[in-house]
Amino acid sequence: MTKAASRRTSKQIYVLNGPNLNRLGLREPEIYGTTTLAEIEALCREAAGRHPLEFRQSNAEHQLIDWIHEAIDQASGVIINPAGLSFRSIPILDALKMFPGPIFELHISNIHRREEIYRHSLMSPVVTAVLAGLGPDGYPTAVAAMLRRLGPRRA
Ligand code: DHK
Repeated sequence: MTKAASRRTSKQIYVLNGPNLNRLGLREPEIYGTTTLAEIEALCREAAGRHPLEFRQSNAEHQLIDWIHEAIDQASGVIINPAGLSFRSIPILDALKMFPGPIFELHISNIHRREEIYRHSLMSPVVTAVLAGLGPDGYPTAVAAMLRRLGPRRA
């Protein structure tokens, strides 16, 4: 399916979250804020309105890869925060290369202002766009931008 074709379907938007993001709210609040992942999911669903949205989190690299494979057939767009795997996972990079629709890479913190180990994402060269540093608000912002990119839904 071409990128253009995937825009007109009302397939789900997949929002995928990597390791340690299940601890949001408690984890390094000075960097990630106090908003929990459940609250971020609610913000995404509100931003998606009637458009179907799948919101998931895993601490396991293989699980994220399996969900990206699933998205190849089930999703119109992917929003992914690979978290710490952003800087190490060639398998996730390879999986994202196979996704035919738009991909937004998202980081809650501005990774480019952080320690060197956080500054070079392997994913950025293969994604449509990168959002970093907007805090939890980056998620509903990404969902709204994805809806605009996907265009009007087929009735
Ligand atoms: C989340 C993580 O877990 C870190 O490993 C990344 C990212 C940054 C975030 O800002 O959402 O470096």
